Amino acid sequence: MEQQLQAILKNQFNKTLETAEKSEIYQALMLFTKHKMQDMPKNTGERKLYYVSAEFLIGKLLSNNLINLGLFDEAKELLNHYGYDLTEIEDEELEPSLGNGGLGRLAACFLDSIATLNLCGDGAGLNYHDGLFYQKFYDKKQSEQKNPWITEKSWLTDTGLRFKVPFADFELEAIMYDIDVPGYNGTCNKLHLFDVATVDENIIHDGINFDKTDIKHNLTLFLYPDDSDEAGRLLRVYQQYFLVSSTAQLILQDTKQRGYDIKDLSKHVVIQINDTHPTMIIPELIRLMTAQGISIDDAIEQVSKTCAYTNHTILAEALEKWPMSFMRKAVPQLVPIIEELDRRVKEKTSDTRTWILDNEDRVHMAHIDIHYGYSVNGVAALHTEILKSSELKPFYDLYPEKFNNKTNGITFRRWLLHCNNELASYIESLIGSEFKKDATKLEKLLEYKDNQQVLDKLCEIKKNNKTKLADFLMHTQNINIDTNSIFDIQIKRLHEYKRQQMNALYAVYKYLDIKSGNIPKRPITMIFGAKAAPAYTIAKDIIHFILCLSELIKNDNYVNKYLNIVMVENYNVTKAAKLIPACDISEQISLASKEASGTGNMKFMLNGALTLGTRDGANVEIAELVGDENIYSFGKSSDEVIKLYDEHSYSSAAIYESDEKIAELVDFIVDKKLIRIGDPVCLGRLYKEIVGKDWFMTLLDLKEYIEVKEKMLADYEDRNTWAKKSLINIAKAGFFSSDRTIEEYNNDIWHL
Ligand code: 26Q
Repeated sequence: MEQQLQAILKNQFNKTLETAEKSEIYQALMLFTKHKMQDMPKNTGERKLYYVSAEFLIGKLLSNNLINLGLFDEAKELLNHYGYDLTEIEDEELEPSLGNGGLGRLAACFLDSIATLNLCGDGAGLNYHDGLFYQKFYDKKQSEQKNPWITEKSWLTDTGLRFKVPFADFELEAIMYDIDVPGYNGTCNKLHLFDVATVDENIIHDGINFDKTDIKHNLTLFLYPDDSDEAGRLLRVYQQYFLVSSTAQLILQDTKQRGYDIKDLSKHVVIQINDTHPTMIIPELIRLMTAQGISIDDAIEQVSKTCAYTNHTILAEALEKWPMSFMRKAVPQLVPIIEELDRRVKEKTSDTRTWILDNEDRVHMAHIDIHYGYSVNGVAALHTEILKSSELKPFYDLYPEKFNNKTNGITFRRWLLHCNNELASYIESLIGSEFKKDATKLEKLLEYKDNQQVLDKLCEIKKNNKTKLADFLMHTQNINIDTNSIFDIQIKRLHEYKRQQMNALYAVYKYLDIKSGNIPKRPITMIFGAKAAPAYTIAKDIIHFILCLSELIKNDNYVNKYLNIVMVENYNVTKAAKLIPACDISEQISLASKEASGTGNMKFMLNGALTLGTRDGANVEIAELVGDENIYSFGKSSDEVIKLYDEHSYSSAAIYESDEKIAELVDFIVDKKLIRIGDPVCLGRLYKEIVGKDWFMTLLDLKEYIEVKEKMLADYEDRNTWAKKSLINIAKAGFFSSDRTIEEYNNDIWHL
């Protein structure tokens, strides 16, 4: 390695390991790793998977690639020898923000596991130049900036492949870039990212604004540009079609090159459609196949046997429905095909709830996937049950055999070996290295659940991770946190259903409680990290509320000894990897039935945090694995919540009016103390929303949430019992390895 790095440094920068700058060392290591990956054997097979997704939240790649190549330790030592620290070198890498959250990060974990399991499968997505957005706090409010990540030398490789993508009145040329995806075993797959040559970053002005109608120049600038207006929504359709048309052309070309007839597509290809965003690949493939002489019946049959759909949400607003007028305007070539697909559905069933085109001339994307795909899966046991029994019931009645569950998972390479090297090494010293290949082997740790020395060591490692996080927060945001405090962390997209506002109301409770003289046994550090969609006003109001509370408490010299509220700016994969290993309390407090699965919950568990959670998504499965004594569950069940919605019987106003304690907390949102430091419009709007509407039922579970959290804080003082629970959580986390998830996808759906 040393010689190769020296050669690259010399060749690229005329420097040596002794004289190079950190950025040059980073680039040399990146190029070195890229070469290594190019030399790896590619996974091949009779059947090939394409995981098509609008998002791949891959995070920084250097360390992970080195880990998967088995070169991490060598690189680390070599750099140490020359006086560098690999983590500093990592700082030089820019993180691509090619995803919103869970669904995008899941796609990245899946690519890692697909390669690791030697499966022949690539990802296909878009090469957004400025990602989602970079979040800055300004005046205690979120502001959005562009988030560029592509540098002259990067992980991207231009494949030279080009495809023509036709729109109504113009055509764009797709450029295909590849990023190598090395498995933790010596073989390699690809992530294909499509881009347009004409994209122009100069059209972006103040923040993330740009002309949304200038498709030629804007198509791959941002992920999900603001869809609060029609031009933004239309741009999403352009993006989606660009993704799926390029991918469909690649698949057909690839299949022929592998020596197969596209008449037999379903024998040689499987397409996993990641939520409805790539749904148009179904009509697009049918279009391309019929254009090549295949009959429409055969094309529909082949495509239907090739495509499988994953549902990630039951939130009505996230279920895509596009006006047919958009299709006519952007992609008229798909209109007759969508109409034909709809006609066939209408012939088959009179149940209007399953029709593709509704009476408002809108296309229901999920309906295309379910009728014209062979598999529909949810992402956690509870979620799949809800799909079958309510959200997609009419479809389950039609096609029970298509429905299956695939509980999500996470790659332990990133979420243990990389982010918590100290814990991983310690585990290895106790139970050997088998768990790195077979995560269920972590259960061997259970042997040590009463071993004092082991429990002490787990506490010590947690403390070290807290110190590292404290240094990081000081360095990046000039924030001081007490490493002796309890770290209580909620990091995820900002959404009302995830109920960050409930956590913030707990902070109000604690603040008032301390003010009234109840001093906590130990200080508490409450950490939040969350981006809000740019046009999601209430979500932004919640961020403002949290930032106001943070400032209020920081400036209160009595309370700040015991309570600290921190909001991490621009929460992303890199920050997650620093926050998760330092966490004591993992906040998973969504309104039951609303969080399809969650994957942060799994990452925290694996790193020894205890879950404070509702019986929602994969929390249910965590509870089953660790047992009720090793998790802190609270709140109304999903059945109860669904009933409240069905009967329209939830009233936040009724709770507010009948419960003084709750009213006191909610009133604090518009208390003089907060209004003085915050924006009365934002705080007033949030107050009104919670008292008057509260669609996601914050007040429903607030009381029990506070009680259970208080119990948790008290329990923390029995350090041994806590450490034992922590150990049990780590030991039982093996089930949540994405290797297990991918094995299930392959056994039940893909058959690669
Ligand atoms: C749809 C239409 C218009 C605009 C935007 C969208 C849109 C964009 C992104 C809808 C949904 C998403 C992302 C959803 C998502 O991340 N879902 C999460 O998926 C995870 C992986 O399965 C689950 O663990 C989470 O529970 C789920 O929220």
